Amino acid sequence: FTIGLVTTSLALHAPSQIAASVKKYAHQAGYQVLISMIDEDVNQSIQDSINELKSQRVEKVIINIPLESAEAERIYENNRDILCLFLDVDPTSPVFNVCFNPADGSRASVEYLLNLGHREFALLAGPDDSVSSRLRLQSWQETLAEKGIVPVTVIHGDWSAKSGYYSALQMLRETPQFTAILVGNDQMALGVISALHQHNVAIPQQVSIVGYDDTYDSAFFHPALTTVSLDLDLQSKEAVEHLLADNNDGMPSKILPARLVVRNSAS
Ligand code: IPT
Repeated sequence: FTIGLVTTSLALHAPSQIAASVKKYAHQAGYQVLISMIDEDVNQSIQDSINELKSQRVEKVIINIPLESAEAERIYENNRDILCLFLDVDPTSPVFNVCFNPADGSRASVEYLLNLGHREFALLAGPDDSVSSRLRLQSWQETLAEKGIVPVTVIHGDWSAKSGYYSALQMLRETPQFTAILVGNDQMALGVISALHQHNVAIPQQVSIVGYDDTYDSAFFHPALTTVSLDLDLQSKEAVEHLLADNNDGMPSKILPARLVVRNSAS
């Protein structure tokens, strides 16, 4: 038996960790995994990937591509002959999904920094066309707004360490008054740390940083990264279990919690 995984770029840490875990849990259940990776021309190529998997007799597919609810519904409607489970949609969307709660981890990270006394926040979000990125940003902004705080700057990166590096340089140049940076994922946080080190900005003494993901490398950044932990291994396990359950129709979607992991990059 074979299940399919249609995924966004495996050059990114989170999707590659998910792919590894999906393989692990599928193998344990006696299934092979066929992986189809796409990252451009999204709509067309998702269906291409699904068709390619269907031609190899795959009937159950996990889709880890950021999708608006309407797009995910269209994919679901156009592929009624197979079972599609989505990993990167708004968890309240009606399609079959296993996703993280976008609000709880973001809220916890802002509250943590507020309790430490921070009031000047710079926000480095992921790309605007990723629903997860937008929901994280929205939750940061809402939590800050409840305290009457408007961030000193909001910049969008593309999830890569390189974009984190250049965004941090821009922040230092244009709005250097921030004392804390909320970052949409740990890879961008890695780039931010590198830029601050280069400019002799002490972390966390001068600037605190909180990331998002807690991928396997994040505890080994310097300083070790305080971050919102997504249990990607659990997400993968739940996804495989949901996909392989006998009574798929009756199996509800599942929302997983995200929690703050405190290490050394914020004080
Ligand atoms: C999401 C990661 O948090 C982010 O770092 C980036 O890798 C993105 O995936 C790529 O699409 S995790 C996803 C399951 C919401």
